[in-house]
Amino acid sequence: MSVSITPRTTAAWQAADTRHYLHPFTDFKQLANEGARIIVRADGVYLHDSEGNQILDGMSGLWCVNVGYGRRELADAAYQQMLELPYYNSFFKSSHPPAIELATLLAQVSPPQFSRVFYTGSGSEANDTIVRMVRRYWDIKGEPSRRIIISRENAYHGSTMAGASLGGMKSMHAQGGLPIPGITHIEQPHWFENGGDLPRDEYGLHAARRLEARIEEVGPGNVGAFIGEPIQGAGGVIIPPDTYWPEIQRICDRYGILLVADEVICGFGRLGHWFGSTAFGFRPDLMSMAKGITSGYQPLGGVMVSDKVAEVLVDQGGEFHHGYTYSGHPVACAVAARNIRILIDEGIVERVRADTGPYLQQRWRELAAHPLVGEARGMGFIGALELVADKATRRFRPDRGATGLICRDHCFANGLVMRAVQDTMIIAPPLIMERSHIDELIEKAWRCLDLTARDLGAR
Ligand code: PXG
Repeated sequence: MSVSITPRTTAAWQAADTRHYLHPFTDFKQLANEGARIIVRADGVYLHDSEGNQILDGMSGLWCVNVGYGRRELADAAYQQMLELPYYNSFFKSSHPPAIELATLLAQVSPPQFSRVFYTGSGSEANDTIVRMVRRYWDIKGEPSRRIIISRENAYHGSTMAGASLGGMKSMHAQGGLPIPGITHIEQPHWFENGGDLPRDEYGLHAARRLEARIEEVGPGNVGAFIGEPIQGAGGVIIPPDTYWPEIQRICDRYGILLVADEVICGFGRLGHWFGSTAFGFRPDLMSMAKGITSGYQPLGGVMVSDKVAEVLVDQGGEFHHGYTYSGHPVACAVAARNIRILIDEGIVERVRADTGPYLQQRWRELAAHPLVGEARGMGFIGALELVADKATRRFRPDRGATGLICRDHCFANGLVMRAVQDTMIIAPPLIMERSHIDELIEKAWRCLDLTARDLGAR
């Protein structure tokens, strides 16, 4: 049998893709009708497709390619590690240098309460680990009733059973009988949609106090943890008011429940700090990581465990019956360590905080002047635009979601990746973008907004 694996034309790639490849979060039939865009290579902040188009990547792949594409250092780190020790596990009293070196580095760049990591293969697995760890923690502490984890509506914490359950996406819960027991969701801190006439800061307190109300409702002795993304990414770049996280911290402290930060998107410099919790001034007991930990060059995730939690798990816990074949995969760890050194050596996080982040935010906010845009918000290297029917009342069009898709298609056709979440357009560019790239992004975004407005007008 001869199997051809190098069809050359776009059509040939698409035909094989349709025939053999089920894509994530995809209407399979619809994609088969339209054909996938085939990305063949990438360099710096640009993607190249099979038609020869160059596309500015405003999404860092999927919120992950923080140091940009084409980094030889990362390829070399993987190559060298594969020659040295391509795989070994960390079960049964074994360990290896790359996992140890990365754990040490992670302890250095994390907030001071963290000195230990538990490795996973992805962000979803990290959040699954957190569910098991939180429940194990309370069991050991002699409070096994504290099983409930409180999360938020429209949160995204992954696609495994526990990850999707922690997440607050109704469409995901509807498929497969989720959430699993012991997970409950409160309002997301989304001022643009839920704030009404309240000033932002007042709304932030109001949204945070939903946590207090839910704790009282289910019984303080039954709650183990609260989990949140510092900024909700996949849910539409929901940036809480400044009052929100300090109030959440106060409530968690008051009831003695664990505070969990999902740093899968916000971690590793995206907000101009190593972790989002620092940017918002709160102090998590556990944090999940993935994506930017390797800049997407290798699949890797993990959970940073605070000394407070580790004291219980390590000193009193006995065996923790949990782990993955690829926990601490040597190649992924070697790449992550090199990636973190790039972030440190090139001062990338500081540059986002002090220079390119503020510049991106200043230019991004210019888009608020466009007739379609109800709000242009952002922080660090994340941004969102609300495409509305009426700016004053923050009202979306009745066919909510359609405008975002029109805009997204124009972006692709005009050499820019922006992601649409309903009628919210989103960017999370590689952290190495220069001012000239940011100018290019804004120019292209403005043009695509114009094209979208033209289409809406013609309908
Ligand atoms: N937590 C957060 C905050 C995430 O954004 C995960 C956990 C899960 O990570 P893994 O590695 O298991 O995918 C994520 C993932 C989107 C999109 O459409 C976002 C993610 C994944 C897929 C799509 O914006 N984030």
